[in-house]
Amino acid sequence: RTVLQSLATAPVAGAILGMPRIARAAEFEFKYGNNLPLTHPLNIRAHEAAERIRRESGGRVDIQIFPNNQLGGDTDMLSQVRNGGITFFTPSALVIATLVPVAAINAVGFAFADYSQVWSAMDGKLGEAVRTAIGKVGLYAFEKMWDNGFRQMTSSGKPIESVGDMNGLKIRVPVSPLSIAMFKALSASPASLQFSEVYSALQTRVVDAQENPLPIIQVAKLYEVQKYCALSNHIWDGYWFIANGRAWKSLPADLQKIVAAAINDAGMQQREDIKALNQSVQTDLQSKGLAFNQPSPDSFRAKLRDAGFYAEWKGRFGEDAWALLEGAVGKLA
Ligand code: X2X
Repeated sequence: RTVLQSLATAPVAGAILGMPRIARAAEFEFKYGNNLPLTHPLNIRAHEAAERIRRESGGRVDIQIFPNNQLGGDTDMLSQVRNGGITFFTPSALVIATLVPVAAINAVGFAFADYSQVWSAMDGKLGEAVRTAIGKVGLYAFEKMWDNGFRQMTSSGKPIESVGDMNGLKIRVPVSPLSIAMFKALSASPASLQFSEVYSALQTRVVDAQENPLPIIQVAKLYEVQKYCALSNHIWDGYWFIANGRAWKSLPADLQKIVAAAINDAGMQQREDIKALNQSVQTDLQSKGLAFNQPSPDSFRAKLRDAGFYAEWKGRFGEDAWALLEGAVGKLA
């Protein structure tokens, strides 16, 4: 026998000849899609969670992240997570409301005064009611909601100083019935576009304005195509971390525990990241040329009330859910 013949029959032949060892596929391979750039805290913390899950499950669970609308826009990812094409997705409350209407309840205009109200409601009974509703459409929602933030308005033509500046304003809003209704009630001219289309719609002036939390305006570089930013705080928005219900149920309990703990912990850290960003992001955006102003919410709220916005959405969400919201923020209308 030649040396080569002995090597070829040795059990470790591949290793000796320097061939890569074939990695064994994980027992559970999951895809997670989202709509945000890699630099957003949501992706940074989700990446850490995926590493922790791989480690703690001994390689049995492998989550691959597809950020930045790589798998399509929000409505595409929402269909994919329902049919199992992807296992995880983080839709904004505004967007999952196209499927689970009550999920938009945190986005009622000018409802939350601050983060302490937000988290006690969303970690408490209001969030629980929404998660139960999400469960009824065959999806599983993890307990801790992730932060998007208080939404602010940006525009290119003129600053937004009071509700009068909303008249006829062409403003992009997410694909969400509540956003459309709210901006119509403010006499604006809203258009629903997926987030993947926002930058180019602003650049080509298909719309004049958009509304998003400051960290999103920063990571998606919307300051390049907008001039003014009104700190309106008109909606508080968060992301539900959801899973396809069948895929979730197929995971043994010990692995469910590992996955849920890692994702919920990462969500808590992501909230802290956004909180820290909120301290510095305005200065950064100012240095990039965005001009800020802080309109009083009064004229906006009065217009919504007069247009019957609160009464209508109380009806749509139902007495029970509305009572949970008002229990957290006080009387709205
Ligand atoms: O599409 C948006 O504006 C965003 C990124 O805030 C949502 O996901 C709703």
